Amino acid sequence: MGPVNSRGHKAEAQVVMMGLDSAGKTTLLYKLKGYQLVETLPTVGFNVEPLEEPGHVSLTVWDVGGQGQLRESWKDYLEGTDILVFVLDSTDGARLPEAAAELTEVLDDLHMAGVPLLVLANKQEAPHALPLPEIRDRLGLPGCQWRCWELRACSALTGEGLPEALESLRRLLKFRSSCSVSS
Ligand code: G3D
Repeated sequence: MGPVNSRGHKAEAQVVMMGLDSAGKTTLLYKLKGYQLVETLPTVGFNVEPLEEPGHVSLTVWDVGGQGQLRESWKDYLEGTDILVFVLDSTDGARLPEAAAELTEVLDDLHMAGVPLLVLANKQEAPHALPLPEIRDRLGLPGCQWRCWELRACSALTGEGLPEALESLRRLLKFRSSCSVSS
């Protein structure tokens, strides 16, 4: 049996996707559907209903940042998260500090202890996209010593990097399952 989240739903694996607005989460969702590994359910605001189909991954999505009071709402839904996918707009260097602050806030949540992290540096096909090493450093990923994390370049627009991102997701889910055996 998979984890039970704060709303009492059961899912094989609960993947939470977050990122600032315009990072490309919605575009990514539609592309990922094409790969038929994950069943997805885009959120409408904060109305998140995880899927319950056995053998499928439940993927819930939030915009983070600039949400004021609503931030407390999404925090309620972090319970039961198996993987956090953080989507970043690689072309938006100006908002990278905001993205880094939001990521830190999410990871600091009690429910996120030990939850593996997949960062998707989206919009990498754009000519002015920031390179991965810069993104890694500015997000402070090398400081995530107590957590399994991966950083992947992708483009939700062209689909480039998405098969590799899904491989990372699978790998991190395996890692998560092996951890939860003893927890
Ligand atoms: P969000 O769901 O995170 O808020 P969206 O983001 O999926 O709505 O995408 C925001 C904008 O970024 C959209 O453009 C979308 O087409 C664009 N976008 C998403 N992914 C990519 C990508 O990989 N490369 C590029 N170049 N653009 C991307 P508009 O113009 O509709 O606002």
